[in-house]
Amino acid sequence: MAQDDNKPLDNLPDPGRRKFLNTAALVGLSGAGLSVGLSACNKKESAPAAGAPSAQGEVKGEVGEFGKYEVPPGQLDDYYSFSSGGHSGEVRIYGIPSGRELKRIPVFNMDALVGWGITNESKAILGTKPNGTPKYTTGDTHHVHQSYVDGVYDGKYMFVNDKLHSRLARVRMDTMECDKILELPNVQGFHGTFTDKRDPVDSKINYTTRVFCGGEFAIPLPNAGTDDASKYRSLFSCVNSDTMEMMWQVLIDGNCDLVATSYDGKLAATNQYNTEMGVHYEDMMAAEMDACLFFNVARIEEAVKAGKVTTIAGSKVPVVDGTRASNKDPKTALTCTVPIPKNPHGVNISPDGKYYACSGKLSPTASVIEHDLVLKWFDGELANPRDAVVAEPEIGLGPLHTGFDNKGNAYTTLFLDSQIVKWNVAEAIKAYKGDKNAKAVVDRIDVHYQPGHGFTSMGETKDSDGKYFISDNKFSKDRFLPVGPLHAETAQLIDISGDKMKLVADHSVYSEPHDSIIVRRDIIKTRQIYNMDEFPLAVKDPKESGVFRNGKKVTVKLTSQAPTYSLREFKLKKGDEVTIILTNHDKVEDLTHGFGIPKYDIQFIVNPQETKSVTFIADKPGVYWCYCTNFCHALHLEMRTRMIVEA
Ligand code: RUQ
Ligand code: CUA
Ligand code: CA
Repeated sequence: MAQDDNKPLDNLPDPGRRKFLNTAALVGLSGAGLSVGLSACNKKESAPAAGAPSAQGEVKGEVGEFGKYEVPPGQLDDYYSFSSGGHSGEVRIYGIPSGRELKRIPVFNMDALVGWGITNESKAILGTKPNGTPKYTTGDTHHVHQSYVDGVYDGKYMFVNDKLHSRLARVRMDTMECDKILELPNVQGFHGTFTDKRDPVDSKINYTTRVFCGGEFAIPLPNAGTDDASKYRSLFSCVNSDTMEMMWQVLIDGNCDLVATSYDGKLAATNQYNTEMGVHYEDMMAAEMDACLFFNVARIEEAVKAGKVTTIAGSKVPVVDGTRASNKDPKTALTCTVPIPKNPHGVNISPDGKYYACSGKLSPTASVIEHDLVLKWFDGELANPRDAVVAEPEIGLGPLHTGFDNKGNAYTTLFLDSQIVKWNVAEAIKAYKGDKNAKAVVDRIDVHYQPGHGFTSMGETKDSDGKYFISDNKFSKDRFLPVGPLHAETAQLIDISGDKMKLVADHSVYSEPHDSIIVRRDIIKTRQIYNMDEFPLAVKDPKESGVFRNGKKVTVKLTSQAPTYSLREFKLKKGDEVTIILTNHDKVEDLTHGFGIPKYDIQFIVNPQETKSVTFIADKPGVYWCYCTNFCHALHLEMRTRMIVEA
């Protein structure tokens, strides 16, 4: 790469730094062997991003303007942004517009800070091997979506997928901690996920009761050791959002990628880039047209009820047949295949509930599919599913994800062009109908560099407010101080409230966010202190503390109250199976204690009024200073107890 890492940072000639784009685009393209998109590299250099200084020396005058988007000390942000953490396996929370990182929620990863994967409570959620260790210690979070009431977030739950091991996790929004994890049977590459927004049939249920999960990688079904490419299939899964149990699965042709759900609860959608059912990438991009696949939720559930199901490979989950051959008659079809070009990525529904935007990825287009027309097809009143496409504007190269404002505009990330393009849905529809004066594309802005996911403030709800767009970029290159080979990533904040998009902040983020949602802060109501009664093991009175022996099984009951633990020491015998239960009796907000045991690889925290437990074998005789790892008090260093393991 032509990057000169030693260039003084305060002496950059062009803060827009477009030269890096072409290099990266070329690398990306040569890797994939694509011909489409190469024209991006011959194009004239784009103008510097709006809001970015056009030449050195002009920076000064603009600082004041950017100051508008700063949150002064002591002030709070207007929004939360809940972001996936990619292959870190976690979820992060940021304040917007400041970009302050507020919390990391361990989900599929191990976390030494809170003891996720170490405490018995977290292991029970994660699932364990027969020897008691977590079944998986890795994960890959991509898509976060919250539960809804009446088309807007209800502040109860957030759901996030693990693409690596095909798991769905739920995070409680009051404590912002993961409370359930489910592994999907017979699925690999569980990628897109989305909560439903209401029931398709029962109008009283105007809130989330299901979570849909797309299976991206086809595998042999059953996957039992014989490799026959003709048997590779993908499943689309539905989970009960309340119990976090499987409801049903749909066997499909092609694959699922991202997922969207309609505001009336009737349809779920997934973009399909591998309708070819190819096993190698060149096979996956053989066809000019792939598809957006729609699921008729009510019909699927009728079929399940009527027992028109099979089961796969020992799983008890009912599977209905959603393949194209079995769903030719619209009036009984469970699925509807809308052809769109080519290897699409992303499917997003507009806040008015009328349109789905599906990006072309390998086609420079976005396909706009009208919700009512898909329903019409299911009623037998639309001859050709392709007729549900009402616009297909050319928006730029490598379009991926789309967010919406409250004025009928869509904002799509262009991976190859390193831009966000703003386009108007109504104008795009007019142009598709032949109106020569209609102009779909309204504005473009450079981002740095190669955006993946993009999303607008409240944009996945009826309350989309058109204030901010965040571009989660896949490469940051020269935008931040260099920190070795693994760069920070950029989440660029764009003000979309005016006619022109305006880049207003570069937020650095740790690898690797995929998707986020921006939620108004008034929707989120958290608790700062637990209720001791919620924990069945709670040591409710310090007087209950002690060592309780039952043969080789020993329970140590402890409480914490700054700056002491209730036991000054506790004695064990070599070989004991020990369970330590610790209840934090402090009631003061933010007064968390830690508990670390040297050489036993144990560390966790207990928040105010919380109880946690750990189980281990006392296999190393000696004296071990268990100490408080979380700074809590002037005597924090003195907050210790001794674990004495007698030989
Ligand atoms: S998908 S940006 Cu999960 Cu586009 Cu990553
Ligand atoms: Cu308790 Cu530090
Ligand atoms: Ca394809």
